[in-house]
Amino acid sequence: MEVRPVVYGQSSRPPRGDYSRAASDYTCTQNYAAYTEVEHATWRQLYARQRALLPGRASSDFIACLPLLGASERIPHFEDINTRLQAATGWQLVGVPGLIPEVDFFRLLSQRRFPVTDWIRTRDELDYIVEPDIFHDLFGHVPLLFHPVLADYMQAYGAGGLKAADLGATELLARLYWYTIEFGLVREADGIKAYGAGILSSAGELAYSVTSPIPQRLPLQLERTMRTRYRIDDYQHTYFVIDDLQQLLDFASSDFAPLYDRLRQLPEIAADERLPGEASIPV
Ligand code: HBI
Ligand code: FE
Repeated sequence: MEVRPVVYGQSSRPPRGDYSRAASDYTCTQNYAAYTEVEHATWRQLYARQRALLPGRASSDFIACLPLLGASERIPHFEDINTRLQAATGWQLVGVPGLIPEVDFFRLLSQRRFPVTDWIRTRDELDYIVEPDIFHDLFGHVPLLFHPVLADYMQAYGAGGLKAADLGATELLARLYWYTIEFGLVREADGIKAYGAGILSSAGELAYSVTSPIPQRLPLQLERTMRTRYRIDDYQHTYFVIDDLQQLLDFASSDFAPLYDRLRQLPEIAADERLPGEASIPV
């Protein structure tokens, strides 16, 4: 099988990763020796900046799990994290050259294997990057893979993705991923906090998501969330808020097929739209 790069969204540039290194399931070995000292310094700088922003903004589950990632000083070896991750929740990290096709992505998740991009952004991309890199994938996603509930949700999501592919409903399911795993907020005793990787790996959006009066924050509801389009090139206009991580797993246990049938009859909702009767949760 020919392994081809994947381009998502409106990006007109070719993806950065070298897909010729990838196996037919898109995984590749982490070429650790290739990281330069400048790249390790980029990692250290991103990690320190982001960790300092977490208190009061990131979910308590994320803050509790982050030390299990380790690796604050240099780009980590995937195998080192895998030893701890295997013991904690049975997940394994696998290297990938970048974004991979949806079905391959879902299949890996359903096998409790999380694809991690193995290259890091350049010095002039510290604040914004168009494709996920190793910092987004590791710092944003991997701490909560140590959390048993989130770990099970991710696997359920992957299995659900394979079913959605058969039903032609991956666009609907991808919105749930976007508004939970990437940009999810959770209500805690002392306020709304972020648990989504896209927020947690972003210096600007972390504070914005939990304090700015501009975006709306709505309780997560499957139908509403799956109807809502999203922006990939701007801070989010709408965030969906859960009560706790268990709520995600409870959602994932239902059969989505009838839901997809219903949603196909309903119009999409714009990223910044507010429906009659909806109220944004105050921060
Ligand atoms: N590939 N490496 C990688 N990382 C992702 O987060 C990812 C992907 N391919 C597809 C994809 N995400 C999205 O379509 C998910 O919504 C399913
Ligand atoms: Fe991500």
